[in-house]
Formats: sequence, structure tokens, C-alpha cells
Amino acid sequence: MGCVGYLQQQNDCFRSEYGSLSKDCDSDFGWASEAFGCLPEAVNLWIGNELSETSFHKDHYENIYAVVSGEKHFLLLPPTDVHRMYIREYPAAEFHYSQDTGKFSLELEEPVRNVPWCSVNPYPSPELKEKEMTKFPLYFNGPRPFEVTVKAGEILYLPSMWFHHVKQSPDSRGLTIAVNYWYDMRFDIKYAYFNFLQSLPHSMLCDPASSGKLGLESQHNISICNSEDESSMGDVTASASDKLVHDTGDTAEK
Ligand SMILES: O=C(O)CCC(=O)C(=O)O
Repeated sequence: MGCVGYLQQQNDCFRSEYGSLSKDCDSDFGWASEAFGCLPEAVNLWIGNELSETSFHKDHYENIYAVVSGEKHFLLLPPTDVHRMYIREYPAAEFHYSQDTGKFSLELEEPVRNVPWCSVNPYPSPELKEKEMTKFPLYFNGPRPFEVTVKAGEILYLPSMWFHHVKQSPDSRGLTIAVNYWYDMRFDIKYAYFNFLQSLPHSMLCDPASSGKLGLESQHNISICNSEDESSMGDVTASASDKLVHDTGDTAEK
């Protein structure tokens, strides 16, 4: 397997670390700034290859996602499908590169810090498919997500709190390049409705006969999904070997 390269930090890097490039793109989209009533809070650069992938997650931002080169393949599910994502706690970790071995290794953060994240890998390998379908039936047996391919020169408006998984096809140089504009979302009725829905136990949604009973599973869900936990969530990138990496240091506050 080749190297999974992904230059991506959700910390306004296009206007800071890569500020010398920022004149190459518009500083905002007039229509979006007017609609959202503000200027972008972060503008981020994404450069990856054909192996770069971002696991299912959601962000508390309105996202205007512009592809510069290559193609991006999004899977999209609305916030109301939260129970189909099997959000669980995972320990935050980082890849470290060893000059000696020339290899990356995954190291847990010290002290251990858990992050709520979606468990579903929508593209399991053939050997794992049956097992994954058994573990995550609400995802695999339910309605398929929207599939959207965004080509060079196109933009996608990805509404806040929509779950998204992202893969890419590279250009002739083997790269996919994108710039996205994050606008603050309104923490309005949509947010309140989402939190209410998320606090309901799976069993109540799947089996009406069990409504009203708060089992262990439901308590677990409530505790891992409160909004404070989620607001500290950074982006996670899944490597081709399906390991989860939490990018802790460079993540914009959400
Ligand atoms: O392009 C990607 O790989 C992920 C994009 C993403 O997660 C975002 O813009 O919030």
C-alpha cells in the first residue's frame, strides 16, 4: 500500500500558514456571506492523493467546499440520521514519523482523551463487509446516503451538522486540491432538535414497544453525545487501513 498523504488542517491554514497562496482564491463568496450574515471564520486548504480519505463526521459550520483540482466524492446524510452513524468514543491519537525506520506509528495522546466519532466505514473491504453490516445494520440496511462528486471548478454547499464521508480522485499529477470556507452556524432550532433526537435511545427509535425505557445503552448515548463533547471534536482522517487519527493540535475550535 502507498503512502496516505493528506495536507489538511482545519485551523484557517489557507489564510495563515499558507497565506502566500491566499490571493489565488476569493476571500469569501459574496452570496454565502450575505446568506449567513458573516464572513468566513476559517478558510482551509486540502491537498491529498488517491488514498486520502476522511471518515464520517459532522461539523458545526456552514461549509462552502471548492474543488481546485481532481475530484471529491462525498457521502452525505442529514443530521436526523444520527443513530445510523453509531457515534462512540475513541481515544485521540496522532501519527508520529520515525527517521530511523522511515515509518509512521500511531500513538495515543497522553493523558488519554476520548472523542465521540462515527463508527461506520461505508466502504468496508470484501472480507470485512459482512461483519460491518452486522455491526451497523441501521446504516447498511437503511436508505443510501446522497452521493455527490464535486469536480475541479465546482463548489458544494455542505450544510452544518450534515454527516459527510469524503474520498477523492486525483488529477494527472496524482493530487486533489480543495479550499473550503467555514461560516459560523446558527445554534437555533435545528441544533436543539438534533440534540433532542440524539438523546433518544436507539431502541426507542427502532422498537416502539420499548419507548419510555432508558436502558444502559441510552444513558451511554446521552453521555457521549452532549454538545460540549462534540464542540471539542476535531476532524478525523481515516487512513487506508481504517485507523482513526484525531488531529488534535491544529483543529479550529468548533
Ligand atoms: O475533504 C475532505 O477530505 C474532508 C472535508 C471536510 O470534512 C470538511 O470540509 O469539513
